[in-house]
Amino acid sequence: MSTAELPKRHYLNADYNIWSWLLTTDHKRIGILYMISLTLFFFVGGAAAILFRVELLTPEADLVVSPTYNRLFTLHGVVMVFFFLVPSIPAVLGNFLIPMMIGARDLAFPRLNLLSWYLFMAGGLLAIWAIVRGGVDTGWTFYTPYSTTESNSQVMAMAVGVFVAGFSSILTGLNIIVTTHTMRTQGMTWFRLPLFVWAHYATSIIMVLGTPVLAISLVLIALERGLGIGVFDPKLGGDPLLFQHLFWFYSHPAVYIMILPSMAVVSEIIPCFSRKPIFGYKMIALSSVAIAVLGFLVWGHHMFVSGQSVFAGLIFSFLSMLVAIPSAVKVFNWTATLYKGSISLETPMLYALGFIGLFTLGGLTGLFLATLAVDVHVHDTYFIVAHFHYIMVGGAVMGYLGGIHFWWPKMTGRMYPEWWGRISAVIVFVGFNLTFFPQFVLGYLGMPRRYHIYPEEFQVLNVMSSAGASILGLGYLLPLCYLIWSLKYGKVAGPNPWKATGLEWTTPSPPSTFNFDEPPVVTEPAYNYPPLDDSSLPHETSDPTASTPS
Ligand code: HEM
Ligand SMILES: [Cu+2]
Repeated sequence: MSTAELPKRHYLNADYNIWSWLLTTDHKRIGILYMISLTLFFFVGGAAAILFRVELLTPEADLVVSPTYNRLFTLHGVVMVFFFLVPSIPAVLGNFLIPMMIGARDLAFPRLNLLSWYLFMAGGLLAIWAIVRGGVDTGWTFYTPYSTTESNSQVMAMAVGVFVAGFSSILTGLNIIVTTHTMRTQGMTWFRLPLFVWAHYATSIIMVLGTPVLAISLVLIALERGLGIGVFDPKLGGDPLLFQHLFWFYSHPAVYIMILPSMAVVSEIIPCFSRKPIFGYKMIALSSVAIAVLGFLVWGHHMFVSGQSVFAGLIFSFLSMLVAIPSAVKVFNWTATLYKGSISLETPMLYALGFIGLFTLGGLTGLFLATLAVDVHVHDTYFIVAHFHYIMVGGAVMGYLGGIHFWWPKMTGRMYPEWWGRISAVIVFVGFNLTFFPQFVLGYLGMPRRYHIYPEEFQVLNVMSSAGASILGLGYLLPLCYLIWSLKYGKVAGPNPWKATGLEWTTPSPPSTFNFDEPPVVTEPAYNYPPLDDSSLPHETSDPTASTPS
């Protein structure tokens, strides 16, 4: 098909020179800038993971010595959490889509948006600097007093890097909150907002309220490490547990920063590929807010064995169970949406279904861990590692990939190759489970996390896990290749290849710089999917022109 069918002028070709990108205030271009930088960080973090998975193939230390191993898993954790997952969906898809979804021309603060990207890059470069200068060996949790008094690694540079990137997150959150309040077009009432926007709104509340606490914890580390001011180190009159309280007060809510946006994506994909209005719209919308609020009340479940009082443990155990309720509300409502739907298994849908299954496993094992008595046994074992990867990789990364595929035609004007998309999604799913399911068993059998030398009886499961990791790596490289390929060779998508509802699909693909010529007026609820007979999707028809709606 010829490129003639792409719109003549759009945000990508509005201007070509480098400054038109580096100084852009177009939310769509900033989304693309984030996408490119996050992809780099993702593969840096992934490379570290592949290295330590190779080390873990054998019970002995044959590839790296302990200090190197510590640096590898710290690099992996810090980069993946702070420089990939926390920004991922909000900064790429949120940036790109939220203004279009609510019928606006841009976010409320376009320049602040650009500043967020620069802060992110500055933080990221500091992190890379810390890595190049020898890395950090504290784990992504920076526990004191080790990080402030013992560690001879680049803690300072890394802490400053994360601190700076944190401001990027705060500004993104602020921008999304204000945009949602003030920029909705006529008729776009709160309960007509796409659930994508609701979930990002909830995420943003956490970003704005939680991230400053992380920033303060990092400053306190710097004060103790740099100036010897006693905050956490008992020798200096400090209290090491104070750090854990501060760190987890941010970092538990932060896990919802990572998962809520994926839930946002899934809530868009499921109704579209079931050709049905979403079931329980209000419940899903409000459950996002409930998760954001409850998420702030459970941080003590990371400290069950830290010596906190049994009574506190009991309360945190109970409160942690409560968070599962709004999460389950979502899962039930997505499932009810699928029920009797006209389901088609395009790539985004494969990711969304993968998300539901894997997130559920992650969430349910979260409940095991929230059960005080169980956690005492499996705390700091591979069971924890498996739990959070089921959520953060099986859930959050799957959601990210599903979203990238779903909106790729909108972002670029072209379709990705569907066959490759489906194959990769299956490879990711298989590779993921092979990597992380054995870790549940390893943890249950007692293998502690963060060690690279282990008893021989654990080898088989570790080999399975490492094999899975290489399959997973392949699953991630494939989309990188075919998505880039599709920029030039992909089929022209047309404005709405999925026949989806939502204002973003009423714009041309790629959209123009200001999204809409006239502010759109909204007259109906979200997800008003038409009756089933109108449901054939481009890949099910042989006629490529059928992808452009009449
Ligand atoms: C159903 C809700 C959830 C519950 C009840 C839950 C419970 C727990 C508990 C009790 C722990 C501490 C285990 C220990 O260290 O001994 C834990 C660890 C963890 N969880 Fe969850 N979790 C839930 C959801 C999530 C979500 C949504 C994410 C991520 C998106 C997540 C990510 C993590 C991480 C990263 C850790 C380990 C942190 C570390 O020690 O490095 N959890 N979870
Ligand atoms: Cu937690």
